[in-house]
Amino acid sequence: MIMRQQFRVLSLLAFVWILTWANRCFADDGYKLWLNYPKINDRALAASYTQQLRQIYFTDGMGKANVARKELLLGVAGMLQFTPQIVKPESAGLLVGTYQKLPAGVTKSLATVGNDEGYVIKTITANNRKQVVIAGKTEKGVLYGVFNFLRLLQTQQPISALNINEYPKLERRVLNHWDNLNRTVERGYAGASIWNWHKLPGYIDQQYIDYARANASIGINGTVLNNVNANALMLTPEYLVKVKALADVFRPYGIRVYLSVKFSSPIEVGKLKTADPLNIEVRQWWKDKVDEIYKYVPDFGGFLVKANSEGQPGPQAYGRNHADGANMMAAALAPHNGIVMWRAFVYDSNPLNDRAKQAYDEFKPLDGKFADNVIVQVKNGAIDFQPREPFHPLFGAMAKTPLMMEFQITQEYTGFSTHLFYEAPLFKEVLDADTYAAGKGTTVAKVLETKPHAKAVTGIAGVANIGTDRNWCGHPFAQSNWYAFGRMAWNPDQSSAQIANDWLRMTFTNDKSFVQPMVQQMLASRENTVNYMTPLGLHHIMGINTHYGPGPWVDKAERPDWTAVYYHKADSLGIGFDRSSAGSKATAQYAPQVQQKFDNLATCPDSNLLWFHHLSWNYKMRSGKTLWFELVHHYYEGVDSVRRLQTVWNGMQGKVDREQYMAVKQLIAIQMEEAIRWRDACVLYFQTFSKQPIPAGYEKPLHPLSYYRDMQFHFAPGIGGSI
Ligand code: GCV
Repeated sequence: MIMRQQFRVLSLLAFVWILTWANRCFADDGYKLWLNYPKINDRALAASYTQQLRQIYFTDGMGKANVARKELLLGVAGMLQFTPQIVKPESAGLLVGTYQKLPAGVTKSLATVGNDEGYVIKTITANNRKQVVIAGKTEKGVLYGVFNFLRLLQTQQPISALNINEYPKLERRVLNHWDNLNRTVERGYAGASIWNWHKLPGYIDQQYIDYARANASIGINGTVLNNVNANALMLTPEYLVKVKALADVFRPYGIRVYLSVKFSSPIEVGKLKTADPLNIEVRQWWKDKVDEIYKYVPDFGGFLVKANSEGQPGPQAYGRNHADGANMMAAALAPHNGIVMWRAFVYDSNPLNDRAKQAYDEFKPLDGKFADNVIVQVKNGAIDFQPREPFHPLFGAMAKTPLMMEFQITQEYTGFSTHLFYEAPLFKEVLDADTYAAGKGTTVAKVLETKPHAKAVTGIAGVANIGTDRNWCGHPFAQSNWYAFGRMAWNPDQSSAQIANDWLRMTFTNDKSFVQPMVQQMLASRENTVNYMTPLGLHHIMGINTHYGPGPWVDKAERPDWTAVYYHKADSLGIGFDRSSAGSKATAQYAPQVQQKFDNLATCPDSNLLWFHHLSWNYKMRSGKTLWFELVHHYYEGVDSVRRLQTVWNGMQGKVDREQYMAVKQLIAIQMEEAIRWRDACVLYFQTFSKQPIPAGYEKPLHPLSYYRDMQFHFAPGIGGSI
């Protein structure tokens, strides 16, 4: 009897162990990103998709090695669990291929296919049945069309009456990796660099291929492999052969490789005495170097350059300007159709009264002076990727120069990889901002899309948040930022909600009771972080160097504009940076309509208030509260909103994969702790100036100010350098 009982207990334990083990084995570790094609369990839907996709026709040139074909079959195998038959066009439910190669009867029913990257997905009636056609103008268009079609299946959309005609609004949609050759990643929070330079070119990691698939799925068509704080070694044959290996992997996915280059490379690897852009030897050196690069990578995209900024060398050392520097490289690249992306994030000299004005001051006079194949890459705001910044004034000021947006996907200032911060609303706010440059409605997106001259290229860049962490981005929700960047780069008019909705469905589940509340949480997450970090237009009050945690007290640094006090200017009278016409006059860098809006307290939005104005602690806000009370209120609201997020997420247990659920749960707990730290540290610090109490009803800070000031965070991730 006892033996039998023992046997039962042991069997039960073994059963539990097997279940746990199975759960672990099949758990989702996030590696597959939004391309995890799980089985569609809705039987009716799966049956209707199956009927349509049982037989597929691929045009000539889409043989077994074709990546669009492979992806389509992979998706169908995962979601519908069968391998389609490859048939003639008449018998197919789905026809896939380049427009020109499809049968004439089919193309007749399609609208014209946009540009070289465009595609059509259409349900037509032909051959006595409904046929779905995915047609691209080029193979690249077909690939994008296939990924869009898979998205329809992943998000469980009907395919019986499709009429999609898509093409990208911007030409160069590029990731910028701030990856160093020693595999550290400047401002990276997801492990080491995915480029294993040591093993390249011999070893092609599967991650490179999956990286290309993921990028192609969202329309990203370029990658800058290395940090803008560049190492000149990148241009030596030792590394170029490795760059070639990566370019060869990415090419079938429509992705071109670009490199960040160091301005002083002619000296460092070319052994010249100077890097003066007007020097003949220097110009020849760049020309030869570029010719050499194209021997390795015939479709090389071009250079990204950080010059005369944060200690990086540049043309100003030789009394030349940014156009001189950019045009020299442009001349070398032009014969190969390469481009120069010259960054406007510059502040090398003394910031004088306001660092926010410096890029405009240096670039505005150069408008129209850049070569045809130069595009100036401008950060979304004039300081540095803060949780909120007004749009960069250069977007309304360079009518004759193509401008490229630079967003930061990696969360340097928005919670590293521990805070759930969905960036699409930030992107959207900037893209939709009206510059008034050519009259009302000249949004930043329009500026990016407009070509100032016939040979201009258009583009957008995002600083990548990718590393060797198994889930690529550190936080499962940080993947949504990579995803949203790509989707918005393709079409800046898309809504943040639609993108969040698609991403959640593709990544986790189509269960509405999960998707709807989580779309809301994602949309709110940006404002939540603004509230507990930098409400009402505050900015740059984070920890020194690491940029981790609050640091409003930072008052000593190598340069005044690396401190926090330079920006918040809190004193016994009030707080905020007066950039109005009565202050630093930064508002004068905008069009008059925008200048007036920001200058005038009656029209300046609360969200930008302390960016543009220094106001007394008792200033009466629109809400009727004093500025002090309003500031405190925002900090507390920020923390409360993380509590709401926590409650919503806790309710998602069982709706999504357990491993993913637990990862997010733990990260939200960290975010909670850090949000409270930000709130308490900032409120206590600013209270030393306002001398006013924290209003009744708000919980008391957990510790005195000194506790927060004394906290040390050794080895916080993300510190880089040009290694
Ligand atoms: C790559 C900020 C970051 C730096 C970064 C720089 C830039 O200052 O803190 O790490 O350097 O921006 O965009 O060049």
